Amino acid sequence: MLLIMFLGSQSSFLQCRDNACEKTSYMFLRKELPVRLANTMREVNLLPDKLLSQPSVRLVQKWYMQSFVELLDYENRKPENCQALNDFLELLIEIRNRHNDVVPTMAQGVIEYKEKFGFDPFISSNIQYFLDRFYTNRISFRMLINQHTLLFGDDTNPAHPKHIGSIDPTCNVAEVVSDAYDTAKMLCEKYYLAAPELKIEEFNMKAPKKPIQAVYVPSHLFHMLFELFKNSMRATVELHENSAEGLPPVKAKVTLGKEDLSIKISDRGGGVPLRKIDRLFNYMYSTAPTPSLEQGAVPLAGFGYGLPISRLYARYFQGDLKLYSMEGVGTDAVIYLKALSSESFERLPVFNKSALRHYKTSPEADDWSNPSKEPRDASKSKYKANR
Ligand code: W6P
Repeated sequence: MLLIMFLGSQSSFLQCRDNACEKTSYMFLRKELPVRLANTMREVNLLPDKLLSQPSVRLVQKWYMQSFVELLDYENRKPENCQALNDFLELLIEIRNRHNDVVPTMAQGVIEYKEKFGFDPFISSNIQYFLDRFYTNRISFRMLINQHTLLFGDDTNPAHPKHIGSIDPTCNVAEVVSDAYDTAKMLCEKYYLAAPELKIEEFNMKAPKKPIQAVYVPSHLFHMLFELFKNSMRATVELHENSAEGLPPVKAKVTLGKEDLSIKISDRGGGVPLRKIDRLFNYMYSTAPTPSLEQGAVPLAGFGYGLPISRLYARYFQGDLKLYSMEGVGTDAVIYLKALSSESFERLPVFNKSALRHYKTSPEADDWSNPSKEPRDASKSKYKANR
C-alpha cells in the first residue's frame, strides 16, 4: 500500500513538477500572447488594400489568426491541470514554428506589391511605419515564447547553466563581438577568398580594465553584430580587393559608461553618401528578389531586412543602432545598449488613435523646398499667368 502511494505521488510529481513559476507564466501568457497577436492583426488590417490583398500578406494573416484562436482555447483551462500546462508548452512550440517564415513572407508581399504597382514614396513610408511595429511585436512575441519554453520545457541548456532562458545575466560583450566576427569572416572568405582582420578595444569607465558585461539576450546581440560585420566586410573587400596594401582591419570598440553600453564597428570600406543612408533601413527600397548566385552576386550583405531588423532588436530594450558614414573613407556603425538592466525594459508599439492616424493620413504636399520640382524657367512657369 505504502509503495503504491509512494509510486503514485512520485509519478504525479514527475509529471507535474514544482511549478508555481510555470503556472504564473502560463496565466500571464495565455492572456498576453493573444493580446499581442490581436494588436498586430488590427494594424495589418489597416494596410492599404493593394498590399493587404497580396497572397503572401494573406498567408501571414492566416497564421496570426490561427495562433490567436488556438491560444484562446486556454482561457478556461486551469493551471492546476498538468495536462493543460504541457499542452500549452507544446502549442507555443508549434506557434513559434508556424511563424518562422513571417519575415521573408512579408518581404515577398512587398516584392509582389512593387512588381505590380512600382515604388511609391507614400506607400513606402506606410510600410516602414507598419513593419517596424509589426516586427517589434514579433520580436517581443518570440521573446516571451522562448522564455517560457526554455524555462519550463525539458530542453534545459547544459552549455549555459547560468542563462535565464535566453538571457545571459553576465553577457561578455566582446566575446559576442568576436563570435559574430568569426561567423561573418567564414562567409566572407567563402565568397571573396579574403576577409579583413578584427581589432577589438574595450573601455570600461565603470570598472577600468574589467571585461564589459551586460544583462542581455546574446542571440539578439549576435544578430545585430553579425549583420554589421557582413556589411563592413563586404564594403572593405570590394573597395580594397585589388590594392597592394591589403585589407584595412575592421575595428570594434566596446565602451561602458554610466548610462550607455556602446559598441562601435568601424570599417574603411569607402562609406556611403548621406543621401543613401536612409535607404539602408528602408524595407521597401531594400527588398529585392533574392539575387541568383549564378550571376556572381554575393549574398554576404545588402539584401533583405538585416539592418532595419537589427535596429529593432537594439530599440526593443531601449537602445538604438546608428550609422555614421564619411563617403570616401568608411562607416562607423554604433549599437547603443542600456548599461543598466533596470532601464532595458521592453519597447512595444501601442495601438491607439495616434497610431491609427499614421495609416489614415493621406500624403501631404512637401513643406520644404525641393529643387527638382521648382520651375526652372520663370517665364515658363504656370504660376506666371496668375500674376
Ligand atoms: C558600409 C555600408 C554599411 C552598412 C552597415 C554597416 C557598415 C557598413 N559599411 O560601407
